[in-house]
Amino acid sequence: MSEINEINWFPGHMKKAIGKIQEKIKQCDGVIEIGDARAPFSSFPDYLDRITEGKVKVLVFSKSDLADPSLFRKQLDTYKEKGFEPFAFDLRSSKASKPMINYLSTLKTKADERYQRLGFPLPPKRFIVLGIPNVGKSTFINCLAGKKKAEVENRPGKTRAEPLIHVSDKLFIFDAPGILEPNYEDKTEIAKLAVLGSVKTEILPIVALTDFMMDYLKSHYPDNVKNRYNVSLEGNDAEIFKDIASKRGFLSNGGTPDSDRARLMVLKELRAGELGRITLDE
Ligand SMILES: Nc1nc2c(ncn2[C@@H]2O[C@H](COP(=O)(O)OP(=O)(O)OP(=O)(O)O)[C@@H](O)[C@H]2O)c(=O)[nH]1
Ligand SMILES: [Mg+2]
Repeated sequence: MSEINEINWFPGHMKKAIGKIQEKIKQCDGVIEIGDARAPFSSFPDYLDRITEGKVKVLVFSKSDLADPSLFRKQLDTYKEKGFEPFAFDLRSSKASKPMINYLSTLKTKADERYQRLGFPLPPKRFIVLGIPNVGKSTFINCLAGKKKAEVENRPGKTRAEPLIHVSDKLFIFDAPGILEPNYEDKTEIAKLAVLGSVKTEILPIVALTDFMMDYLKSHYPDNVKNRYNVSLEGNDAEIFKDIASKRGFLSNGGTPDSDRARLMVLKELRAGELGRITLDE
């Protein structure tokens, strides 16, 4: 884990972005926080509570198609017990669109109360979408807008600008860049988010991170690994990745198994759901 502690997951642009986001939040009636269903606790950075205080808050979980379903159901209940009405979707399908637009358009805000008292028609609502990088914030907005209005790509840090997007005449949403917690007290949280793809792959210590991933898989989802790669989990992580490399025919120039390639492949396949539906929070 020591190498994972040294990842620079909080570059200067994130610090600047937090300042801009705080300005945008002031212009909004509420915030939509997107969490990753595969890490429904670790994927909400603590700073979000500080900068969104006093605002109406809507929780949406992305990637529910990739999460361990029975575990995720129980984890959702813990949010319901705290008084939230969490939503969970595969945001790439259009299913989220209607329930979310209905819910957001009819949510009572402080401004609505004022307008109602004065007998005026209700004003359009503005929300901002917040969350860690690559969690699906722009996909969520596109799903609601029914068009590609926000930029989507499977790499963290895609959104830099924060355009206000027209969803309907009653609903506008700001996109926002993804932000991680400046300081994770529990470093396994940032390691999980790195495994899930919220930290740029180029800056990751791949051996340490994939050892962390394999240790978790061995203790929580051993059959998923055995079935997908046809390997035994008896040895240490280095031996397992070497075995996977041999089975896949990944050879380095000298003809020895290319474990680094196997490590990157397993990471990529876990992210894509090819090892089955996996949750990293307990
Ligand atoms: N399987 C699955 N993939 C999703 C879901 N939501 C988003 N994605 C994928 O996740 C990747 C990142 O999506 P974006 O919408 O760009 O994420 P973002 O939060 O806007 O990312 P940044 O702007 O980089 O912070 C894309 O490849 C999406 O297709 C989902 O619910 N399920
Ligand atoms: Mg984005």
